[in-house]
Amino acid sequence: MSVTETHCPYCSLQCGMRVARSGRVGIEIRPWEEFPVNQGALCRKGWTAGELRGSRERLTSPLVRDRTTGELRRAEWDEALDLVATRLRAVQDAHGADAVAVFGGGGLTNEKAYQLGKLARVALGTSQIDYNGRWCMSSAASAANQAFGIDRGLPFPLADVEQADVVVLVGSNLAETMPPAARHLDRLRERGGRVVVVDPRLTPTAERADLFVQPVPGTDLALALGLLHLLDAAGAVDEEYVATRTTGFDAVRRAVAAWWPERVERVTGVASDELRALADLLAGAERVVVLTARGAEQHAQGTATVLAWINVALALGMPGRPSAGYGCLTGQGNGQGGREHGQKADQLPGYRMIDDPAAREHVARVWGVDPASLPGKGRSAYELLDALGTPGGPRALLVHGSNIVVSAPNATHVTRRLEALDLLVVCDLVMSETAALADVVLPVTQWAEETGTMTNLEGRVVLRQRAVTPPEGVRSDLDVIAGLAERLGAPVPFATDPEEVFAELGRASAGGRADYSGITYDRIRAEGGVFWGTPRMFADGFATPDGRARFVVTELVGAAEQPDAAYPVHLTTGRVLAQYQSGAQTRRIRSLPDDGPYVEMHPLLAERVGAHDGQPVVVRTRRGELSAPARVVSTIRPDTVFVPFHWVGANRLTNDALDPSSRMPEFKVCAAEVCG
Ligand SMILES: Nc1nc2c(c(=O)[nH]1)N[C@H]1C(S)=C(S)[C@@H](COP(=O)(O)OP(=O)(O)OC[C@H]3O[C@@H](n4cnc5c(=O)[nH]c(N)nc54)[C@H](O)[C@@H]3O)O[C@H]1N2
Ligand SMILES: Nc1nc2c(c(=O)[nH]1)N[C@H]1C(S)=C(S)[C@@H](COP(=O)(O)OP(=O)(O)OC[C@H]3O[C@@H](n4cnc5c(=O)[nH]c(N)nc54)[C@H](O)[C@@H]3O)O[C@H]1N2
Ligand code: SF4
Ligand SMILES: [Mo]
Repeated sequence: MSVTETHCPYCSLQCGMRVARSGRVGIEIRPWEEFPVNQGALCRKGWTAGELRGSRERLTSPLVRDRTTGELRRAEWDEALDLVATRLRAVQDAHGADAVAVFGGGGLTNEKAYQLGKLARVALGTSQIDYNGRWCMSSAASAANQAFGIDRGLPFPLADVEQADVVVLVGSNLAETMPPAARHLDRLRERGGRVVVVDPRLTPTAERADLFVQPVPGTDLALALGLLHLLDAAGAVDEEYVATRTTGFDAVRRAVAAWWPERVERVTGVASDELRALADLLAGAERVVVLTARGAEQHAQGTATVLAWINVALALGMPGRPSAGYGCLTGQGNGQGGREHGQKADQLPGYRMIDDPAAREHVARVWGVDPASLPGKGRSAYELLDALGTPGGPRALLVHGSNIVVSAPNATHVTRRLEALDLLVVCDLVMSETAALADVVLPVTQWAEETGTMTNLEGRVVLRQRAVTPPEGVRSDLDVIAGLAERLGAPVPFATDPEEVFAELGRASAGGRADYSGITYDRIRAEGGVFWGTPRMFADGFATPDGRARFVVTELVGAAEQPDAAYPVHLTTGRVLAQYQSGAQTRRIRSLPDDGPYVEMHPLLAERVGAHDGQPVVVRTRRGELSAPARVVSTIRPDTVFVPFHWVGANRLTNDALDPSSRMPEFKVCAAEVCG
């Protein structure tokens, strides 16, 4: 029986796995011990990923909404693609090129992300393209670009973390979101290293911590300011590093001077003693790694928050040192590559900027088009969705790889915007909540049925190889994109063979910030993954013009919505181990528990509002309400409730306030009322 080495369909760890055929349509998943990142370990989502194969939940025929009945009916591929192309053209003829928009995903392979960007710029000529990564690690990306001149999730291999003295996890629940990665924390502790976790909830990750700090959601920025204040007072700043490798520290030093521990305590709820304990731990450590994830980043001040934590790492002299520095734990399978190849509103392949004339020239030459024909910058993800169907906004939308109805903030509003479109086209493997609203649904192949590359959280490019034949009736996104490009009369061809697309992507990215030109499928196979750039960055300098890292002054504004008499508690949202994202895939996998959303709250709060464990409670915010069972636990702050977002509901509540630079919505905090 043939066994293929490939990678998990879900998160950015991109665990290696072996896939064998089992029976007529089944898949058997086996460990691939030699792949270095997970060494054979998988979480339960990975082990069960094969179950969608052969499932009745898979879409296997294009569907077109019948104008008379309003129902989706089966259609032939040619009919569906012809219809989409004709209607897209009609929309553009009537309302201009930007009336068609494209929404991509960080779960798409590099090849798909690249072709989607090319489809928008070359075949549709629209500037209106963005993707769900904007809701993921964009604040960390924006901060890293400012501080280091480059944005790569981890600038070092994940396993380096084991050799650190202290690892500080700010807003990461990695024991549930990347379970095989938790072993690095265990090994670090076996070596005598220390783990610090900053989270409003005592999570399975926090259970591994030597020091657990439990701030009010949305106050990590103040915590970092206070920490740097104490480090400076203790003489723990690495003055030589700061003088030779960075710029801008003096202004930051002045800014943190006002953040004495008692003031920090008032804002964050973290006792001044605990902050002092954290500062002592860091001051005495030789190698400190600071890692942020969505808990710190998904805020209207997410970029400033990450910058403040980068300031801490820089002041200690860490970035560029072995087993030390700052990193962001990216999230989606291709969270890293998905933001490098041009599906972002402001970007061309190779992490080039679309408003840079030299970048336009280079990419246009690879594409064989006139640089002047390339559109400019479009709207960011949320702003794009918010503009759908409004005067001057897009009137048609193509979606590849996102289940917006569940995962967008202020989802009731976003759903209304989707309903206002003249044409919604969704490519998906299953009938997601978003596909259910579409005028045309196009069924696509899933991970083990197609080949493509993914770039994991470390910047390691891995090859997801096809292991089994796709079900009859489905096509890959690459086929769909090429089919549409051709029907739209694109001036240049669109390849459909992934290896060919990857080679073109390599040429388009050559010389860019994320340069893939030296990477080939053969090299990836031979080397078990290939890093773009170097595995360990910043040893000799940063990617800024002067080679120095930049301290950036950050000031606390605080959450966009503060509790008041009507909405007295903080609501935060996030993930559980057994479900992935909008749940479109994992809710359809029978052996994963799918018990719906719940409201996690502290016994003190439950008592105050008359809630009982397991009984329904109502959570209300200025945007909507949700009724779900209470889960009463003493591991959460008494002033905070948590709702997982894998089901319809959480995002009816969330706030669409955006970070000024990353355009990240404030998924992680808003004001709410809870009634038992
Ligand atoms: N099981 C599972 N794993 C996943 C995913 C999934 O859907 N399910 N998705 C993948 C993706 S795309 C991503 S982006 C990653 C996300 O990975 P994580 O960032 O680890 O996941 P989250 O649960 O969103 O948030 C992490 C923690 O932030 C805390 N938090 C909430 N508000 C705040 C705050 O204001 N400050 C701080 N410090 N913490 C706060 C929450 O309590 C939560 O424990 O996971 C990836 N892995
Ligand atoms: N309240 C709240 N909301 C959040 C978050 C939060 O923490 N709290 N986190 C945010 C984050 S970090 C993220 S990453 C987003 C994720 O949220 P979404 O963007 O909704 O991500 P997924 O659920 O992974 O959706 C992927 C969709 O594409 C389909 N799909 C999978 N692979 C492919 C493919 O190769 N091609 C095509 N065409 N389709 C495919 C899947 O079946 C699924 O329907 O949610 C964000 N929303
Ligand atoms: S940790 Fe992520 S990549 Fe690994 S098996 Fe689980 S979902 Fe898949
Ligand atoms: Mo994400």
